[in-house]
Amino acid sequence: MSPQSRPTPVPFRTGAAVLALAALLATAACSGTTRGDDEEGGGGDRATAEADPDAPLAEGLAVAFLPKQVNNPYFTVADAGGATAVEEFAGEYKEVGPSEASASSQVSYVNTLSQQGTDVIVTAANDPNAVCGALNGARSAGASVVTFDSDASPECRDLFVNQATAEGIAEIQVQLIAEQIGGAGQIAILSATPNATNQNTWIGLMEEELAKPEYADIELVTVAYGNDEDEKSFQETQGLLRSYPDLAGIVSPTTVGLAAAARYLSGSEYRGEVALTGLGTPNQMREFVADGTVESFALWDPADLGYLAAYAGAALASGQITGSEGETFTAGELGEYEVGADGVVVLGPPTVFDAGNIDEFDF
Ligand code: RAM
Repeated sequence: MSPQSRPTPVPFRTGAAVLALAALLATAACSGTTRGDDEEGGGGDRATAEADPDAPLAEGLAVAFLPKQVNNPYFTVADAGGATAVEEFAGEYKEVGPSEASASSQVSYVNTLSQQGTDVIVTAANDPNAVCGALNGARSAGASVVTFDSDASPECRDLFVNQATAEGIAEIQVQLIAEQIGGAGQIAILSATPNATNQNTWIGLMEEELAKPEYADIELVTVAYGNDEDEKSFQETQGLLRSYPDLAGIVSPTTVGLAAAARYLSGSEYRGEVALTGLGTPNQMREFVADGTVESFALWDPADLGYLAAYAGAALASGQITGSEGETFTAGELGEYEVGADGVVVLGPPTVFDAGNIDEFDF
């Protein structure tokens, strides 16, 4: 890709208000922002803007992280990674968000961030569609929108920073539970909220994975939802074991669910009898690996995810990239990343943690 001269942001949305356009141009003029290129449906009806890979990262960008929820250790670590990146590129960082994983609360936060003239919004969507209108409103007002961890519909964000491929995340969890139950028996999934984009994508792909011949003796009996609340996840685990006395294992593709399920199993007669795996942070799972409740589980480094998402947002807001496939940008010490199809940037493969390596990790 040859370097391009600084583009003129082009008006975007059929029927978009003239005021929104004026605001967009004004913001772009101030901050060097370019807007998304959406020819492939990745960004809806935005007009094409050209990337300038040589543009410097703008200083003083106002970057806001809006996670699914703020009282979840996973997002505390992820957002801290974002804060590190924002400090490196001399922006202004803030974190806002609901204490429960609620999409309607996120809408209010997005609207406020938009009114405040935030340059970059980095968010993990509690529902792919419910946040869409607000995110597009923020984009019309000049913000670059990066989803991370849990995507919104592609037409309402500029980029999605995915923690790993969804297929890879699904495969590793099915592989781990299959190993832990000896390849046969009933399993259940303990998920997060029913509308979570990321968990629902992974569950769909886990079901596909389980349909393969090598998993023919494994039966997925149900999916329960702990809403990424510790207490509800704990109770749902108890409920699963009562409802399915022959349950051989549980997969929880959420750090909140996995830690709560482990706590329940650990204090019950099922410890070491019913297998448990999924996605967890080493710090939350350490004691349950030590006491034999959990053999192994997986995750990526949430701090790296937040760090990459912040740099992706800065690259968008500085005009280095527009969100089109094939564009590249540098994410600080993580190095160079390329935008893939549908405006997705992938952090890297997940790590599996067990008694042999868990003490090497502190997050
Ligand atoms: C929880 C959240 C988050 C997910 C992790 C694995 O913290 O649901 O979205 O990515 O688990």
